[in-house]
Parts: sequence; C-alpha cells; structure tokens
Amino acid sequence: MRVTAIAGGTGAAKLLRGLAACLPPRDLTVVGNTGDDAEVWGLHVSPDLDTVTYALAGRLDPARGWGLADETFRCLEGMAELGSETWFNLGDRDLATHVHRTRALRAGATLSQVTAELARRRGVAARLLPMSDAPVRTRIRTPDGWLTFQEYFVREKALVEVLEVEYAGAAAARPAPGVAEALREADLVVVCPSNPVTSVGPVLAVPGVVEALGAARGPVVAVSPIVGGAAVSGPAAELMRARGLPVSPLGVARAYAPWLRRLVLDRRDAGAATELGRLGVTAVPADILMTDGAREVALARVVLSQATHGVSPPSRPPLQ
Ligand code: FO1
Repeated sequence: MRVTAIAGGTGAAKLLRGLAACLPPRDLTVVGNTGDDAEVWGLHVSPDLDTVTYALAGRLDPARGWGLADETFRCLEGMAELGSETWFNLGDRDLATHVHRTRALRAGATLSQVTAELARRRGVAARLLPMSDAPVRTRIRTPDGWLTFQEYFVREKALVEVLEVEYAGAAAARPAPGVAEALREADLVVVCPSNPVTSVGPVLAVPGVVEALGAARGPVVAVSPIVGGAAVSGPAAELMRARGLPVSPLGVARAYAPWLRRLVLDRRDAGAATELGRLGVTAVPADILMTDGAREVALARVVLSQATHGVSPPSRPPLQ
C-alpha cells in the first residue's frame, strides 16, 4: 500500500516511525515542511527534513525530539567563545548534515537531491521529499515586528504574541519533483499530527499541493495535533488562534478543508463527530498520544486501516 505523509517536525516523527514499522519502507513517501528552514552560522538548516530523517534512521534524540541522539556540542561552545549567536543549538554530528547540505546546494544540487542523499546515507529507505526546492519561509509577526520561525520558536521560546503568520516565497514556489504525484496517486495520504499553521500550513501554501490533495486517489486522513483544547506539544494553539481557528479538532478540520476526509482524534474529543460531519470529515476516535513505540505502531495501524475502509462519500449536510 503506497502511503504519502505530510510531515512537520517533532509531532510527525513519532507517527512516521510507527508507519515505517508497518509498511515496506519503499511504500512510504514523506513530504517534509521546509518553512522552518534557517541559515545558522552560514549553513542551511532544514529542521523538519532532518527530524524526519533522524527519526526514520532510529537516531533522533528522544528527549529533545530534534537533532541526533548521543550528540555533543563542542563546536557550539567554540562558537560561543568567538561571540557567535548560540541560541539555536547545533550539535557536532548534526553540523555534518548542515555542512554537507550547504556544500551540495552551493555546488548546484537541489534541496530534493541533497535531502535524498542525506536520507540514503543514513540508511533511510523511505522516500523523503521537501515540499519545494524553492525557498519558502514561515514568518511570524509580533508586536515588535517580524521574526523568522526559529527566532519565534527557539529564541523567543514562542512566548511572544502572534499577530500574523506568512509563508514568504510560497507564491513563487512549486511542489518539488514527485510531490504532486505522490499526493495524487497514493493509496492513502496521511497528514501527521504537526502544527496545522507552521508545519502543515507552509506545505499547503505551495501552489499545486492543495489541488493535488483535492484530486487524491486515496482517502486523506489527518491525525489531530490537538487534544481537548490544547496542543499535544508546541505552540499550535497560539498559532491557530492567530489564524482565527478554534483550538480543537474542528479547527484542524477547518484548516484542512475541503480536501480532508477523516480525522483521527483523541477519544475525549469524540463529541466533535457531528460538527466534523458537517465539514464532510469522519471522526475516528483513537488513542493518539504516542508515549512509546508500541503506541506509535498502534496509532499507525489505525491510520492505515482508513485506507481499507470504504471511503464514505462526504456526508451531506443535514437538509435544512
Ligand atoms: N529547538 C529548540 O527548541 N532549541 C534548539 O536549540 C533547537 C536546535 C535545533 C537544531 C537542529 C534542528 O534540526 C532542530 C532544532 N530545534 C531546536 C528544533 C526546531 O526548532 C524544530 O524542530 C522545528 O523547527 C519545529 O518543528
């Protein structure tokens, strides 16, 4: 069964590990967010592509949810001695990824090419595609002006008020090679439990992606990153509010309308089923907190089972 997953960072990594445990790796394609990409110390860092690669390679640091396990930060200490900014912690082995990527890009490789090479060299058999080879960068407007995503999320620790979110460069971008086809032709499309605004939003902002999702041959299933009225992790609630979306599974469904068909949500949110039905979205209650490997696989099985269920036609709104 060919599965295409849209993935951001930490929230997606767990489900992707679960999916990779249930599928022949070559049947899994991941479309990764690049809106978080940043230039750090002159190097091109692609946090979400690296988080997915490290997770599927079994080398993601479990405590941080980003970067490599068993990491050291000697270069970071050296950079601090030299007065460089060090609020964005680059580990020593992680640096090799950014040096390699930056050199390849300078030599004329596309982000797709170097992403595929980095995944292959780390033993990842799944296919990892950036959402676009063109630069698209999430920017956050705060009362003190515009911030890059990493300035907002890491330097300011997401503690500043969000007035607006934009995806700079999106209008001029187009899907990376293979992305539109992977979304259209998959037997199942999975939107991982990532931040709907800053992890999935940039992917949807690339012209052609939403059209491909609307034309998807298989069902499109999302896993809610919101449980109850709160985000499972990170600033999704604040960012959804900034976008005028209710911080609830319904807000997630609205962020993914009209192409979303099924939303896997926490059992505590099963009451949203009727309202979701009005959006043409079938609620699939499940245990969505992936607190260990077994839970990652169990949730992946729930998601994969959505492909075999007859895909119910969008439920019609009740006759007025
Ligand atoms: N997140 C932090 O909270 N602090 C960091 O110092 C940090 C460094 C970092 C380095 C490489 C990388 O791939 C990710 C890193 N992240 C860090 C996480 C990153 O901000 C997030 O993974 C995504 O941008 C959001 O999903």
